[in-house]
Order: sequence, then C-alpha cells, then structure tokens
Amino acid sequence: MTVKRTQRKNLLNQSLNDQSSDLYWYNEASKAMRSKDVNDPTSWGWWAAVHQYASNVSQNQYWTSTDVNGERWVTNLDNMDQSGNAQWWAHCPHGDPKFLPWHRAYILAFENALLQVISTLPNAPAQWAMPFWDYTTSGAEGFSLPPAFKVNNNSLYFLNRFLPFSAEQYYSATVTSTVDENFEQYRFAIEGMPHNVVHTGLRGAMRSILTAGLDPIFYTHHCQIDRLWAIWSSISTTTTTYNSDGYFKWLYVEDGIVKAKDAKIALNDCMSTTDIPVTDLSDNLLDTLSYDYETAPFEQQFINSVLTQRTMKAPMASVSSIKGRLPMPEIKTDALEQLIFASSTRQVKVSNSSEQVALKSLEQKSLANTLALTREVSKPEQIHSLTIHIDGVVTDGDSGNYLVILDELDEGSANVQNRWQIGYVSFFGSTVEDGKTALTGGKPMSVRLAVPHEHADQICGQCMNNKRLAVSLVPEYEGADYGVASIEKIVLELKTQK
Ligand SMILES: [Cu+2]
Repeated sequence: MTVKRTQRKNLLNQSLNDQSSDLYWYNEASKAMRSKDVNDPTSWGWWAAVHQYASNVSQNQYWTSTDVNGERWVTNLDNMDQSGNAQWWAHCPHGDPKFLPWHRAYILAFENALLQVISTLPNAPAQWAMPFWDYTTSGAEGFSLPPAFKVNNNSLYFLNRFLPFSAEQYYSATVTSTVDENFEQYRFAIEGMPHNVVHTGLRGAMRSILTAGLDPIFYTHHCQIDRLWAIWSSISTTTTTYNSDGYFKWLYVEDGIVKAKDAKIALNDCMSTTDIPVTDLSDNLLDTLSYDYETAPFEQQFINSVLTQRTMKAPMASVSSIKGRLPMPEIKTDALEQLIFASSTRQVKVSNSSEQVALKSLEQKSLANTLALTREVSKPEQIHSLTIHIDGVVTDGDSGNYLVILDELDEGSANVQNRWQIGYVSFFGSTVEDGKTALTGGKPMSVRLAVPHEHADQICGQCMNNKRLAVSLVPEYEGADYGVASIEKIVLELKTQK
C-alpha cells in the first residue's frame, strides 16, 4: 500500500501512544530504518550521511551509539560504502544562501523515504507527514524538548542531549523583525537564530554538522525552520531579487530504490511550499509535490502582530529623540547602510571563556554623519536595523552558544558605562575537520545578529558622544568543551530609513 503525504503538524500536540498520530509513526519508522544497512537508502544512517558525516565514523561516539535496546543507530557502519554512496552524502550547505532551499528539499526527500518505510509496516496509516518541533510556543513545555524525546523508552531518545534545554532565551523577535528584509538578510537571521542556537544549545549529536542527522529531533527542527521560512514568505513585504541558484543532488526513493539527479533550485522560485519548481528534473517530480503546515494558534497570533506592525511602518525604532544633539553638516548622500564600528584587532580567538573585543568607530562613515541626514529630510529618519556581523569564522571543534553583549566603555576604556544583552550566536557549520578540510566548502562563515529595536535606539543615542564600544562573547556554559573559533572581524552595521 502507499501512504499518502498529509499536512505537517505540531508534534507537541501528539502522543506516542496514539496510533493515529504522526509522532507514533515517526518513532516506528526510525526504529525500522535503524535496523537497515547503512548502504540502504531507506536506512537511518544513509539519511544522516546525506547531511554530513564524520570522516572517522567507526570511532565517533554518535555514529556508533546505541538505543535503549542496545541496537546501533547505524547498522553495518564498518562497511559504509563511501565509494558507492558518497556522491549523495555530505552535501549540507551552512552559512550560505543555499541553506534554506537545500534543507527544504532534504526534509522533503527524507519525508518521502519515511512514507516509503511506513508503508511497509503492519497497520500502516493511510497518510502521514513529517511533524515539526515548534519551540516558539510560550510556556515551559513549548520551549523545551518535547516529552516523547526526553524519556529513554522509545526510538526518539538520543544520548548526551542537554535536557534542561529551553529555547526561551534564544527565540527573539528575529522572525518579526526581518519581515521587510530581503531573502539573504532573512536567511542570515533565521540560520543564526533559532537554527544555530537550537542546534548547539541542545548539544549532543545536534551540536555538530558531522553528527546532527543522527538525532531524530534534527528533522523535526529543520521542519520547523522550513515552516518559519514558509510563514515569512507568506507575509514578507519584499520582492526578493536574489539571483543566485543552488545546485545539489536531489534525492528521492521510489519502490525502495534511491534515485537522484543533479537538481538546480532557483532561490527566487523557492518561496512557496506548495510549488517548488526545480529545473533539470525531467520527470518533474517536485512539480507534483504539495505540502503545507497546519495553522498553529501561535501562527495566527504571529501573523496578526506582524500585520499590525506593518501598518504602523514598524518594526523600526525612532531616532527622533536624539536629533536635537546632531551637528548640521552638509550631506546630500542618500546612504541607507553604514558600517559604523569595526574591531581593530587582526584576529580574535574565542573558546570557553569570555572574550571582549574593542570596536573602533569608523570615522569616514560615522554615526553622526548618518543620522545627520535626518536634518535634510522632512520626515524623520528612522533606525531600520542595527546588526552585529561576525565575519570570517572558522572553528576547530564543536561550537557552543555565546551570549553577545555590547558595552559602552568610559574614557579610559576600563569601566563599563552601559551594557546591552543582544542575543545568542553559535558557529554551527563552521567546523574544520582534521585541521584542514572545511566541510562547508572551505570558506569561513559569517553570522549576523540583529540588535533588538528597543536597544538600537538607545545604543545609537549613547554612541553619539562616546565612541568606545566593545562586543563581548560570553560562553553559555562556563567551562564546557568549546572548540576554538577564530574570528576575522566584528562589524556594527546601521541601516536607516526615511
Ligand atoms: Cu540544521
């Protein structure tokens, strides 16, 4: 029999004991896939490897890990046929525009494989879909790991997760604050938060791209990321003009056989979940696919709040409060984006202790000049966004989360006069394995963190007179084993809008 794809639902509302729930069959399918040979494209290990895998799998604690019954998650690991399968493996792009479309297609292909596996199980349901993990729901239960994943009596359990995990501190107004931004700005925002920080905040296998695909929570996390992207697409005010295309191997399973083709996904065409046009696929497989998400209560509330903000021309903070202090230079430029501060040190290394990085005011493009534009126009100029860029990041081991703090220092740069907590970052996906091969295509990655609007106004106001700023990266878990991350530059970017 064939199991048909249905609407994707929130796993928080589902019970493992309920045979009509998608979560029940996710557990059953993962159990069945675990017992299959890693070289079988309907096995758990095969799909984990499509994302990424460690070069020394047989020594890796997660690739060799066992479940509650002592059975390996990856069967026949020692005979992992890299020559035959490697062409489909290790393709995940991070810190890259392809991040969103690639993972969308990956989850869709994984969902296909599960539909295939579920159809072979006794009493299989007529329809099924990948459930999503919505950690944005308020309330302790909503922010934490769903109950079914916490207990060691089913196939959804995985070792070394950080069980006090709560997404509450990670989830900010990231999604709402980027509604009117373009695709690439949005990609930066969502990849950092909540994507990266949920990965590294949960720790265990989820902490590294080399092992993340082994943990069953991983696919529900990416289903949620895809859902947030779908929500953003549906309410975004921007017309995306990002023209680069993403190329990757498109995989699907048909009659137990994996089929793959070189696929080209045009980012501009990927903004809808109901129709993903993929060119260069002669059978037009994806054109016939259609999937959607159930409307969660949060979603309606979320959309309402965004729509309200849009009619108010928000989300933007006003700088009218600091206008009176501005000088009156003759500036006719219409500049909207300005790099206003940058780190002056050549390279910064952070690991598991706090690091403070001094920022230098960029005199040529000073904040005063930018804000002076407000005198030239009839309508007050507004701060659209203030963003911290952390560029050129390479890590030599698993990343962890850092709390990012912006400090205003006194004259001698010794004491902190003002302090703002900006949010969390992690450098998930920037790992260099064996000290030489960067698995993200060899290039260092960039992360960006938006300064909450209520802080941005204040920070810009304060910095007018005092230009001594510093960014501190504070490890979320003191003393934990963080790899060393080397950072090329930290930049503060201000975007203003009339
Ligand atoms: Cu991920």
